[in-house]
Amino acid sequence: MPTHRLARTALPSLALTAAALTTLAVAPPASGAPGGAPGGAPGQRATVELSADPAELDLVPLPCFPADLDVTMTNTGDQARFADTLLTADPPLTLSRDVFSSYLPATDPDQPVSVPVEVRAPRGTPPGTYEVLLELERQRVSVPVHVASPPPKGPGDNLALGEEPIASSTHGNFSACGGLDGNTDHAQWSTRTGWNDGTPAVFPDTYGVRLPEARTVEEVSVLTLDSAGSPAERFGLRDWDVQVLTDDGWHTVAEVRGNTAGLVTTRFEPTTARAVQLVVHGTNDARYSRVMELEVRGG
Ligand SMILES: [Ca+2]
Repeated sequence: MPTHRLARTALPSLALTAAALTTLAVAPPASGAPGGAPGGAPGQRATVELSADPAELDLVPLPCFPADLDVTMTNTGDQARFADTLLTADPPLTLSRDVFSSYLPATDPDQPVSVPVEVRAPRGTPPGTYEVLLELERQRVSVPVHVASPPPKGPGDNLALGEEPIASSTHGNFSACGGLDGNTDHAQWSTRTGWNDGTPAVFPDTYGVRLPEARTVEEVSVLTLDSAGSPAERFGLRDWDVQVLTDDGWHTVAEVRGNTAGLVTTRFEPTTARAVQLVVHGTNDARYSRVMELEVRGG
């Protein structure tokens, strides 16, 4: 999305239209103030540009489906300075930070300073378009956030999709949500769509999912890493138990031993469970537990 720069003398109506549409770096007519951005010389325009990437976000109101926004401040002036951007979101959306403060060096070419911001919609957020607003002095950047309906969770659907992960540890390059994100493309393993434990050569590891309410479960599918360069027989899970959490604790409902396949589906007596987890006792490289996706189904 381009950054629109409007002259200070731009018509107010034009500035308002632009503000409603996109990234805006503009100093609208001041009301009595002699002008000049804080830290700048009198009469000088604001020298920090504010932008957001992407310009719009799509969001699913489930624990493992946050959206990421990069907020950037760029000092376009010739004096180093500090700047603060305030971040707010329409309720019930939440942000991982509400202020972005940074020292902004004056360099040529300009040096953008960015920070990632996680945007979340809690379960039950009605579908619709919400706003994340960034404010830096007189600048306003509005980011529309489109909240979709959550995926269906009826009989036969994957009850684990997007729900809260359980992990005994997680390798720093991965996210515990990677095995619950619906992405089963093994070629994208290195882009974090999977869970990798963080305790090499130490077992057991546990990985699972907490359901939002007790459900009848009867089938668990485990996709372990199985790409062309990293086949399951060398890098996948080998030995694990499938456990379900009922009112009186965890119960093992299936055991898998000596596995070399990329996909293993186990079925068991229908059980009312609030969570499902794998307890991994060994892997084919005797080092890391790698789950591309965990799927849970039932009535
Ligand atoms: Ca995945």
